[in-house]
Amino acid sequence: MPVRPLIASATALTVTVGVVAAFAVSGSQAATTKIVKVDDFEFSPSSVTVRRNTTVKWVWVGRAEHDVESIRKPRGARNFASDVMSKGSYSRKFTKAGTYRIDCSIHASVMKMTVRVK
Ligand SMILES: [Cu+2]
Repeated sequence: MPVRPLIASATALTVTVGVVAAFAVSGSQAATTKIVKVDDFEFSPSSVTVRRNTTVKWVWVGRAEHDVESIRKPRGARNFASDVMSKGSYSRKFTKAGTYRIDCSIHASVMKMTVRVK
């Protein structure tokens, strides 16, 4: 009875599944957070495309006060807004696909950006 080859292939399968699972986890972690700088007076980058369930983290790097607010969103998504601040960060997880328009309410004429969620 070829018992030994069966065990060997089962072991190989287990190792393969383990490697694939580890790769999938590290791959999703790498794509989990996208950083956007909040500068004087622009968001950088001003357009990002992310997968669903990605967190976008805005990091204040300028000296002036700014905020981050959604001004347009896909149907069914919630509006959001950070506090007005001059340092720190604000994070938002995007669970609904679609296009979000975002601005700084203080400098709305120049500080705008787009988040596209696939
Ligand atoms: Cu601003």
